[in-house]
Amino acid sequence: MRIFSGIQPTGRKHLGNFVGAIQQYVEGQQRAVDHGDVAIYCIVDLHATTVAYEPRELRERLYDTTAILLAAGLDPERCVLFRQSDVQEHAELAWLLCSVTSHGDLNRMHQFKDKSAQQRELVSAGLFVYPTLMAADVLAYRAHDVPVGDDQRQHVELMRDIAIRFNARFGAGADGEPQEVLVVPEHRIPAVGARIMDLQDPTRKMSTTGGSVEGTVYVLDEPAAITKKFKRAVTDSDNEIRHDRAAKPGVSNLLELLAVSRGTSIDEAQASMADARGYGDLKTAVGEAVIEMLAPVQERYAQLRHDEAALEATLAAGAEKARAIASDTLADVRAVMGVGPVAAG
Ligand code: AQP
Repeated sequence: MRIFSGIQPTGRKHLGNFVGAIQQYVEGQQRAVDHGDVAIYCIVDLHATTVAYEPRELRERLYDTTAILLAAGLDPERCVLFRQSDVQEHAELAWLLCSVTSHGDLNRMHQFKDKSAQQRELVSAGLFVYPTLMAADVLAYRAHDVPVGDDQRQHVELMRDIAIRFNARFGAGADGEPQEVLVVPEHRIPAVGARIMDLQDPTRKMSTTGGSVEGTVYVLDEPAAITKKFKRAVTDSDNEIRHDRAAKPGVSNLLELLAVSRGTSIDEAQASMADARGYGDLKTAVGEAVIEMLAPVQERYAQLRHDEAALEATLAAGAEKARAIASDTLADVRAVMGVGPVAAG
C-alpha cells in the first residue's frame, strides 16, 4: 500500500487543503508503514509554474508549505517529504507519458478550463499538460493510493487511463503477456470534507485562486480572524440546522467543518446543535472547533518556519529517498519504450 500525493506551494494553505489533503497525509503515513510500505508527499513546485507567478514568492511559499506539513504532523522519519523539482525524473517521465496521453482528454479537464479562463496574459502549454505531470508524479512511485480532495477526482481518473494505456502499449513481456510496468492508482477522497466550500459563496469550493478572502479560512489565520469569517458565513433563511448539501449548502458546509474539526460524524455534529438558538450558535461552535484544531499546528509552524536551512535539509533528505524509487521506475519505462541505450547487465 504505497501512498503518494502532491500539494502546490501556492498561496496560503486553507481549510480545504487542510481537511481534503493534509489531514489525510498525516493519517496515511502510519497506514503505509502498517502495510510495510511508505507514504510519499511532494511539494509540487513545477506545477506552480504553469500559471503567472513571482519566482521569489514561490520559494517563500515552498518553505511555508513545508513548515505547515511538518507542523500538521508529517514526520520525515516515517514518510518521504520532498520538493518535486529536486527529482528530475518527474519532468522526464511527464514527457514520456505525453506519448500515451490523449489531447482530447486533456481538453476535457475542468481545472484547465477554469484556470485558463483566469489567465490574463498567457495560457501556457504547461497548464494544459499539468495532468500529465501529475500522472508522472504518482506513477514514478508506483503508488496505489492517492489522497486528494474531490476537485482532483478527474485528474486521478486520467492518470489511471494513462497508466492503463502505457501498460497496454509498452508492457508486453517477452512471452507476449501484459506486464504492469506502471501501477494503476486509486484516489482516496475523504468521506467528510472532500469539498470544503467558500464561506461567502457555499456553492463554490474554497480555493487559493478562485475564492474570496473573507470566505477562505487560512491555516495560519489568527483566532480573531477565524471567528469573524465564520460569523459572516453565508447560510440561508429557514434557520434549521440540518445537513442537506443541495438545499442548504452554507449550513451543510458548517456542519461538515464542525464534524471534521471535532473528529466526529456529521450526524453527531448536527445532534450537538439540537439546542442551538439559531445559526449564530452554529457559527460560534464551528469557529471554536476550527481554532482548537489549528492551534497546535500554528504553534508548531511558528517554531519551524524561520529555520529555512533545516527545512532545506529535510527536503534534501526526502529527495534522496524519492529519487532512489523514481529512478528505478524511469529505468523500466525507458527500457520498455526503447529510449536511451540498452541497460547494462
Ligand atoms: N476546497 C477544498 N476542499 C477539499 N480539498 C481541497 N483541496 C483544494 N481545495 C479543496 C485539496 O488540496 C490539495 C492541494 O491542492 P493544490 O495542490 O491544488 O493546492 P492549492 O493550489 O492550494 O489548491 P486550490 O485552493 O484548490 O487551488 P486553486 O485555487 O489553484 O484551484 C488537493 O488534494 C486538493 O484536492
